[in-house]
Amino acid sequence: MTRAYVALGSNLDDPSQQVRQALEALASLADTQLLQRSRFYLTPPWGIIEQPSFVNAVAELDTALAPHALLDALLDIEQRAGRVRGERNGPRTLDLDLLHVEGVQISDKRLTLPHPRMVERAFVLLPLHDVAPDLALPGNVTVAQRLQQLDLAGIERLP
Ligand code: A4P
Ligand code: MG
Repeated sequence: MTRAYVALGSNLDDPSQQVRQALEALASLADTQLLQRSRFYLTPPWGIIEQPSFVNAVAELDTALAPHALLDALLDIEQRAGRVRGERNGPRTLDLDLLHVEGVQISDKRLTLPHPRMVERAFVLLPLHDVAPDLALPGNVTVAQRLQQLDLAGIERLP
């Protein structure tokens, strides 16, 4: 089994419910165990700011799936949530990004690991901190260290 971290995000069609359902779908993936889920955060939209706030969370998994098979499983869960691919950074019912797979560095047409943009994003690192504060990020800093350098303005922890 290999440890892996998945970021969940939604800002359409009852985002909290979308994220809850996606966590259930992750928990029932073949050859995979959901070890931990972060709390849910309401986060101001990043990129395109004229869109609803997002609900973001992170899941910690142990999986026997290879990285590309795990990516396919994530894309399948997005599809089942009714994801329509619109503009980049635009609104979505469900976005599942593979952040990190233990010991894996890949950059090919379909998959880049570790996820290249996660170190800039408080909406990813804050929930990741709930489940893996000591995880090493690219640049040899931990999640906890990197988070101290990011702006958390406007982010709310949901009950
Ligand atoms: N892909 C490559 N590497 C990966 C990876 N590590 N994990 C490829 C997942 N996918 C990966 O994804 C496009 C393709 O990326 C996939 O088919 C896969 O082969 P996509 O989900 O259609 O693209 P996207 O998500 O629209 O683009 P992008 O740049 O990944 O957007 P982001 O970075 O996900 O940003 N604001 C807040 N507050 N919270 C959010 O969650 N999300 C976005 C989307 C914008 N603003 C946000 C949030
Ligand atoms: Mg994505």
